[in-house]
Order: sequence, then C-alpha cells, then structure tokens
Amino acid sequence: IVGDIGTNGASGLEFILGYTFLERSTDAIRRYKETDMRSLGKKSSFDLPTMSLSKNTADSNAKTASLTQFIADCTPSQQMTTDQGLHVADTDNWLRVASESTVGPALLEDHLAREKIMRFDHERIPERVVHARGAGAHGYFKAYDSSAERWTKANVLIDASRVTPVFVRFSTVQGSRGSADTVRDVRGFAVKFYTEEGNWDIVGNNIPVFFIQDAIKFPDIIHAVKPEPQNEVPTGQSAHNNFWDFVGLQPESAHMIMWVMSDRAIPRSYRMMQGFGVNTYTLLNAAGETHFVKFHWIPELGVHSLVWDEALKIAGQDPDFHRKDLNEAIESGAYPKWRLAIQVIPEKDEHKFDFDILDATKIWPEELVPLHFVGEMVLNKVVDEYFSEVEQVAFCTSNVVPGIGFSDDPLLQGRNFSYLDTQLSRLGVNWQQIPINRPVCPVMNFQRDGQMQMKIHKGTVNYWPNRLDAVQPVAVSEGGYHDHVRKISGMAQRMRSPKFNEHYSQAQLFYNSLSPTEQAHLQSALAFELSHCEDPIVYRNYINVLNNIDYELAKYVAVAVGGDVPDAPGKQNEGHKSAKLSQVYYAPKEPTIKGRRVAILLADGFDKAEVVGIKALIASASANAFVIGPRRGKVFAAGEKIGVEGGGIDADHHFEGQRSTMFDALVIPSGEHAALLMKSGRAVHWLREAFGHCKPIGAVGEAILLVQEALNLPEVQYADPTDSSAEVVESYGVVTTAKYDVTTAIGDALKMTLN
Ligand code: HDD
Repeated sequence: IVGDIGTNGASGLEFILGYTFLERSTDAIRRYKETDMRSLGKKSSFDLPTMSLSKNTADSNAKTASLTQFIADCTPSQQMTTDQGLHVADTDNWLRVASESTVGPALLEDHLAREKIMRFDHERIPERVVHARGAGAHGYFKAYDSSAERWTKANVLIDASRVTPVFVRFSTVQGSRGSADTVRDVRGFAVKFYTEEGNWDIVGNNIPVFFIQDAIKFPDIIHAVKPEPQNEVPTGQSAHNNFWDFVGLQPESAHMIMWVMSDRAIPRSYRMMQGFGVNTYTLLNAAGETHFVKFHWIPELGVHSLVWDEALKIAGQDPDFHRKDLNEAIESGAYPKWRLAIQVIPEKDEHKFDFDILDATKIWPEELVPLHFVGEMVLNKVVDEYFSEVEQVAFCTSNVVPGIGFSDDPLLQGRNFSYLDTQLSRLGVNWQQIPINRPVCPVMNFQRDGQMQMKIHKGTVNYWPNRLDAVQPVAVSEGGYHDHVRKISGMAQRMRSPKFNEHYSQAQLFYNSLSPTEQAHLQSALAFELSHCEDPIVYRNYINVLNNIDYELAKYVAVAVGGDVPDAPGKQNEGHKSAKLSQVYYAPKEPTIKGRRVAILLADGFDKAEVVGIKALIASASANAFVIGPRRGKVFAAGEKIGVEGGGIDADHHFEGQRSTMFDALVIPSGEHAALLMKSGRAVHWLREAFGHCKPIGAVGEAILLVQEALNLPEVQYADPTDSSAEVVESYGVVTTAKYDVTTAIGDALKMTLN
C-alpha cells in the first residue's frame, strides 16, 4: 500500500479499497466463482446536481428539539420511584411473610411488586402485520431550488430555505420483529416529513414495483409469503411452497419477482439502497394543474448488495447487521444521504403509454419519463429509544400536504385505508399524539377523547359550526388542503383496466437490463428458492411463468430444480433494455469508501508505524477501521516485548469473534506476524472467504507470502516481497506491494483530512 498512485485522483488506499466496490471487472469476478459474486460494474456517467449542506443541522431540527421534552434520562443521579413518583427502597425482593427461621409466601398486597409485574406483562404491542423488523433514524430534507413549482405548490419540495425534519424507518417485510436483517426480501423505505404544513409520508420500498395490482389481493400475497399456517415455517424467507404457489398463479407478480430475486433483495446496507414511492400520486401546482408523479430516492453511496453466501452467513453471525451499520455510520459522522427525484406525467397524457401508469406492477421507464431532482435527505441522528421511536412510528400513505394528492391507482386507494386502520390496532385511536408521530406544526380540531388522550382541550365547544367561531377551517387560498378536482362517472364494477392484463414485458425489460453478473445471481436465487419448494406442482408451474420472461432463464432453473425443461419459449423475450435498472448504473461518480468497514488483520510482530498510518488513512476517508487479532486487547508489534505495558495496539476483535463477512475489505500489514497468521486456520479462512466474496485484500511485504499461500490461485499476480523498489500490483482485487511508504501515506491522510 502506498500513498498516491494516481487513480482517478483517489489516494492509494481509496484506490485499493474503493475500486472493488465500483470498477472491478465482471469478467474477473466471474472467473473466480459463477454463483457467488458481488455485483459490480463500470463507473457510470451518472451525473447529479450537488448542493452544500451544513454538516449537522440536528440543532435546527424542529422535530428532534420537540422530542427532548419527552426524554427521561436514566442517569446515575436519578432516584428510583414507582410510576406514581413514590421513592422505591427495594426493587429486588417481593414482600414476604418471614419468621426468624423461614421465609414464607409472597404477599399479593405488595403494591410495588404488582406495579412492576403488571407493567412488564403489558410491554408488548402487536408487531406490524408486515415490515415488523426495522431500524430508524432522524434527519432532514432540503429542496435544491424552486424548480418543481411548475408541478407542485408543496413548500417542502420548492422552498430551498427550509430544512424539513424527517424520520426514516427501513425494514424487511416477511420476518417477525426478531428475524435477521440480511434475508432475501424487499426492504421498506418509509419517510415521514415533518413539514410546516403537516406530516407527509412516502411509505416506499427499495423496489419500484409491487407484487399485486389491487389492494384487495394484499392479504393473499402476505398470507402466502408469511410462514405457513400449519407449522409457522419459514422465518425471513420466501423460499417455500405457499409463496411460489401463489405467485405462480398470480402472474401480475412476475415483474416484482425478478426484482426480489435480484441483488436488490440482499442489500449491503440500508444506506446503499434506492427508495421508491412505488404508487402513482398526483402533484397540484398553484395554477390548479394536476400531474401524475412517482417518487425516487437515489443513495449517494451507490446501490450495493451482499453476495448470497455473505447474506446467509451474516444472518447467523450478526442478525442485526443492517441496524448496526446504520447507527455506526451516523455515529461516526458518515451521514447517509439520498437525492429525491420525481417523474412527472401531465394529467392529459395518462393514456399515452402502452402500460397503465396507475398499475403498481409497472415502472415508468426513465427513457420515457426522465427524473427531475428536487432535493436531498440526510440522516444525522440515531434514535434514543427503539420502542418509543422506531416501534411506535406510524406511517400512512394518506398523510399528504397541500400540493400532493392521490391517483386512482387501486393499490394506493386500498393502502390509504389500510395504514390508518392498522395504527388503530397497534397503537390506539390517539396514535397521532405519540411523540414520534406528532407534527411540528400546530394541530387543532374537534376530534376528541378516545383511549390515551394526551391533550387537554380548553374551551366550551367541541363541534363546528359553533357560536364562538372557535377553530375555523382554513381557506384553500390560505393553505387549506385542496382535493384534486376531477369529473368521475361510470358503473360500479369489480374490474381492472385492460392494460393491467399484460404482465411480462417489464419483467423481461428488467431481466434484460441486468449485467451478466446480476443475471447470474438472479438465476441462482431462483434455483435456490424453488429448490425449497417440495411440491412439484409449485416449481413446475413457476418454470412456466419464467418461460414467459426468458427461455434460457427458464431452462437453467428447470435443470437446477428438477422441473420440466421447456422445449420452446412461452412468450418471446423482446430484448428491450433500460440502462437505469441495473444497480451498476448507480455507482457514485468518485470512488468512495465512506462508512465502509475495513479489517486490519494482525498477529504479534506487525509493523506498528504502518498500522497507525493505515488506520489514519481509513479514518480520513470516513471509513471505519477495525483491528482483528489473535485476541481482543493488546497485540504487540515487532520489536516490542509481548505483555509489556504501554506497548502494542488494541485489537477490536479476535479472529473467531468476527468473520470476514462483516467487513468490506481486508488489509494485512508487513512484519514477521505474517508467519504466525499463516499457521492460524481461521486467519487463512478470513483471507479465503474475503477473496471468495470478491472483497479487496491489501498485503504488504511479508504478508504477500501469506496471501499467496492462503489463496493458492495461479491466476492472481503478486508483487515481489523482496523487491522494495517494485510497484503496487493489483490482480483480482488483491493489492500487494513490497513496502509501505509511511511518510507518503500519512502525508496523504493529512491532506485528505484537511481537504
Ligand atoms: Fe404496506 C407497512 C410499503 C402495499 C398495508 N408498507 C408498510 C411499510 C412499508 C410499506 C415500508 C412499513 C412502514 C413502517 O416502517 O412502519 N406497502 C408498502 C409498499 C406497497 C405496500 C411500497 C406497495 C406499493 N401495504 C401495501 C398494501 C397494503 C399495505 C397494498 C394493504 C392493502 N403496509 C400495510 C400495513 C402496514 C404496512 C398492514 C403494516 C404496518 C403498518 O402498515 O403501519 O398497513
């Protein structure tokens, strides 16, 4: 590892660690493992407007400030009381009948014990019927400019002087609250904007389409994907009979299935996912004109995924991987950031497309309807308490502000009923008054009473109109909500519009648009899932669905899972593509390792100056370095006496305590410690596993031999460890150099920090 090797202006370390995330050739990866690869591609020309935002606007965030009044700080100086404020002297012993020789029965009259147990017995509330497992964070949204006023009068989207507080909850869909983060699943991406005109929620996913077209099918798809009724199996998986049975019989899900079997469903991090409002909403401008709109979130860090083997292992090794990742990034100052973009269609053009723009199983291809970037969202504060914030936050698709409205999208119409309804059973009728759900603007109306009413409404009238003119409606011209005016006529019928009947063209479009690596992953995912279906009716039927998308895909899966190999395509794959559907397209313009986790593998006898330099470089690139050693605590450098106080470097974890799966890259400094590492089966496994998962590996000096031995792959080229004048050699993501130039590296680190 050297300082500046002049790649894209990035430092040597950014090159070593960053390029693999962005630029590693798919060919190189494929050569190592067909089925087990990280999806990567070329740097894209994706060019976006940028804006500067102050680093931390937490102070100016009206929502986080409003929450402070509810914070009960558990500090050592606090005195323990009952819920009624009575000081408690003993919280450990139930009141008992005791004599000198025996301690007899417990007394039910112990009001302190009864209160404590009663409160405990009722701690749980119903988990969300879907999206039960999640993580959340606070932040803010800021519009770039007023350019969207052509379409909307929503101030949150057009007033660049505003900082609108947001709360975001990410989630999986299928698993229960205690399930693992890294399972194959859709990810929820729900954003609550606390605007000055009221709360606005975009309750979206990391996939732009949905399984079904009509909300009345939601209970069916969810029953089918959730654990089966007879045995409550499986958890956190769609790989079972009932799911594939249902989607096989309901081919409107074909497009969504392609996305869910792609790498999108195993994200590396919540910070590296796109978000989509999915449904078609409307925008209303000051002139009263209506446009249809779709919302998109584009992550600053690009869209990245785990490989399946990593996802499976992490689900066991660290089921909270995504939760921790979100908090780690925010706490280390690598604030996750997304740009909000909209796609807009004038009301008059509703029927101009060969798909129905109100069908949630269809995207609006960006070649037809381009993105317009309206603003930026940054997450900069972790929650103080999970339950009161993440568990109690309640999103509703019906929460909109003036300038934003609904469409006749039949999924959205049903959602507008369902979210409001579900909050009643989870949180009760006064759920809006829970601190995390309260708007930051004033709330006043004649809705009253109900369980857990938190407000005391002062006044003599609780109805409208009233003789006092108390609490008056607000005219539309003064900011009152205005419903989109339209003429509706027709016969009440249970039906869908004709264009809703075409299910395969966009499934083909998505599949065709993936890179070869992404396609290989999708094929493996289907083969995995259908192998878990025991009923041949189920997998045979699904192969027929696949045969309507792509003949080769159907054949591959049929062979893998033992189904009937089709002898002709069902529907012809039309071969259409859209560049913006592959996640490779979203690689950031400049390589970055912001918020990435880098392991430095050590044993006693490493080069200390090198390790200090490497750590500084990693930190200066806003990434997190972790020293992994034979034991947690002190590991001693070359020339240091083992066990002597004052020496050594602190290892954050030992080889068994964490595995390579938890890190994005691996660096092994020079020194005689390499010989010790070579003797450790686990250290060698670290290297092999990291290489198998296509992670960058850096090795200096003596560590080159270790890597060479551990990988034992003739294709990989290494620097000559004995030739200190030799350059850096990169081959298959393994970066080796004979000597680490400490001066340059630290100089570079400083430069980067100062910049
Ligand atoms: Fe939903 C939760 C996203 C269709 C009914 N949904 C929920 C959450 C997200 C989504 C992100 C979790 C919110 C949170 O973090 O609290 N749902 C979607 C998307 C859909 C979608 C993108 C398709 C466009 N959902 C959908 C339909 C229905 C529901 C069609 C019902 C007819 N969804 C619910 C729900 C949940 C929910 C049962 C469970 C917990 C909650 O609402 O608050 O009402």
